[in-house]
Amino acid sequence: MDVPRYERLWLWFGIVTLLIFLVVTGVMAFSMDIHPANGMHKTAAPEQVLATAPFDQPGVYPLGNNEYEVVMVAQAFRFLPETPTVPVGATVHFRVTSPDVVHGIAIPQTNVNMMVVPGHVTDFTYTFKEPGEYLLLCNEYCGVGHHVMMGKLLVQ
Ligand SMILES: [Cu+2]
Repeated sequence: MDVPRYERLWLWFGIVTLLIFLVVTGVMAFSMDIHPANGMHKTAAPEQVLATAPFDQPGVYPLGNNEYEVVMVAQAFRFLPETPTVPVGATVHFRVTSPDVVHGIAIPQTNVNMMVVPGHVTDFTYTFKEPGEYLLLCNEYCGVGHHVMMGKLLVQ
């Protein structure tokens, strides 16, 4: 097969670059234990989510030291609790899951944006520095009621 010289050079350049990339990624993952950030972890069977702690009691729980955990369930087509309330300036750890289909929680004007996968737990931490009423929106199409799936978060 007659491959022009520059074509061959580029092929080797691509192959060598790919190998370097794979070696660097492999060393980082397996030897240095560095993995891509991923807020999603732990699984529970979706149909058992509502009976599994902490999602059997959605709500706002103080963790002390101006930190709060907001345990939420996103389900067709609402969020539980309906109006979580947190203090201004507190560190808020969201912990969210879904018992049915994929939902999302986005809070406009902030960088809160979570994908909520059935049976998976999504964690996200945010500090609300301004008091007010924040809109919670489902930003993953989840069915016929998707457009009415919204909630409120009060920061006081
Ligand atoms: Cu939804």
